[in-house]
Amino acid sequence: MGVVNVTPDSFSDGGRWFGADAAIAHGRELAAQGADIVDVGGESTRPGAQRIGAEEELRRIGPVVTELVRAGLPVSIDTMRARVAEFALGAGAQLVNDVSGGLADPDMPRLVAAAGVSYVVVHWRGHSRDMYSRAVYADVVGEVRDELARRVDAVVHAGVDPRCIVVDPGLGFGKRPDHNWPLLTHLTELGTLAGGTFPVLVGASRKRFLGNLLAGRDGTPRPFEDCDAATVATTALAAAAGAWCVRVHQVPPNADAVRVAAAWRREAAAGSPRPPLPAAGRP
Ligand code: PMM
Repeated sequence: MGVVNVTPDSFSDGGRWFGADAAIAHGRELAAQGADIVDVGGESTRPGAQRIGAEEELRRIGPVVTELVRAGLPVSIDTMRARVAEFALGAGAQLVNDVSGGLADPDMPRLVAAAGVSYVVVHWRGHSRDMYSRAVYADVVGEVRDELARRVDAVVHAGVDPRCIVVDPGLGFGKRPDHNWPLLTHLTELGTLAGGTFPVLVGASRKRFLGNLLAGRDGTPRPFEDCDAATVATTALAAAAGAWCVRVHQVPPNADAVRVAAAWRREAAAGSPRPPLPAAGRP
């Protein structure tokens, strides 16, 4: 999944694709580079971000979604607002990526259910302006899994077909840097909920926890634009662990990493027989 942030202030690429023409060209480029889905968003969710109004969000994403669908690309809409999702689905978007998991707008699950499209249910504890105040966990994997399970139950109750649901641990959303690592190492567990097994989407690309891991000797976090190799490493490991999708800003190296992981998984599953090793000590 390639990211098209039509925002002036997203954490990692704010402002770069803010104009509709630049965003449309970027979406087309990501698809040409191998993205299977192009994820269009108009509202920044970086820590501390203030919300924008629905009209402004629609103004940002409208022409971009319309043109990318017209170009024949599979488009997903990254929004917490049913009104914005409704517009995008009407224009031909195929997936709703809701970082609030249906909590921010109670109309969202019903809308997605009626449209019969795929729905990414992300773990979330509240809006970005004060998300760190809620980043308190005794057992981050257990709590994220339980809270995701409750969201999945709620959206199924609202009519969403379980076969359309994708779950996402919401890396960085109401999580401190160290909370993200155990989530990444327990992806299978996070996708295995009481209602069944769900595909898992991972959004680690250029996030702050990678910059923190790669901090300099003086503790200064690595700037996000120098975290692409770390993103690719995370992609390879997440895909090898069975993630269904990775949401990334730079498609070519991450698409390569996904292909490496797929070959790795195929080989591991096939378990090709190996000739016995020669006995130790013999020529
Ligand atoms: N992260 C961001 C935006 N949308 N969607 C999903 N499903 N998962 C994520 O982790 C996610 C998302 C924020 O990242 P950005 O502002 O750097 O694009």
